[in-house]
Amino acid sequence: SSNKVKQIWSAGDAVVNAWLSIPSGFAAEVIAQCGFDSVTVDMQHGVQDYMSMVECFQAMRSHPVTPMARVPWNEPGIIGKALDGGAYGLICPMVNTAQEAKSLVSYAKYPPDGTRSNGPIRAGMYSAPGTYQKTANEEIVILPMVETKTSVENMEAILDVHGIDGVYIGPTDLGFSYGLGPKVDHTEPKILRIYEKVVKECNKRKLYPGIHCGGAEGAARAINMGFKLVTLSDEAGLMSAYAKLQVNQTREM
Ligand code: 3PY
Ligand code: MG
Repeated sequence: SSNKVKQIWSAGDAVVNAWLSIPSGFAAEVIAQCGFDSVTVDMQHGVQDYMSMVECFQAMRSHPVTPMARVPWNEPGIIGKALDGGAYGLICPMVNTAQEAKSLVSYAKYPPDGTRSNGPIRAGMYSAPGTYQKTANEEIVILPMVETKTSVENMEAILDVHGIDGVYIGPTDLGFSYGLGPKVDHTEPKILRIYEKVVKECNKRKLYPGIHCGGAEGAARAINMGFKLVTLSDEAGLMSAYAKLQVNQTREM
């Protein structure tokens, strides 16, 4: 595979993913040279739209990172556009049932595996002319999000859907759904048991579990649990945390 995410998974390692909330090619360029394996533009909660996603992808193109998108919803219009714009990985929020996961796969894959419409206007420029459509179904990573009680209850059926590469846990929505509040790095036993089950069921099917983390500490814990893709906060969060630290240290000196 030419997709770095798939290469890392084949080697048995974990992908370290960045998350972009700021609609700026320059912010994307700064992040893309920090050593991440993949960089995800967040069009759900990030201050990102389609054009800023394209701009971020352009800015990261000269760095060895897989461009990915978190789409705002499981909807064929934006999924097709995100892929046409150059996303080689899709993270899709709030996938609660096997049927919703099947729809996601269908929107993201060309026939005969799915119903994606032809027109990789920018994505086609990543490979030799005429080759994109031949390899896209295999190369593109599809990760439905497990982030509700319902999706946990349907987890095994969701993981049995042909064409997904794994799942991505949204800890804040998951916490909400279990009455715990929107926290990122959960340590509550009832949430950890869900994480253990996600890892176990993914391993059984040769799928790859991913999770959103607050930073290095949560990410390291997740990797030790068996997660194969970890996101380190987002660029706005990293910037804010480091800026606050600097301000506070200055005042203390
Ligand atoms: C969640 O925590 O719910 C997410 O979607 C991560 O961004
Ligand atoms: Mg969420």
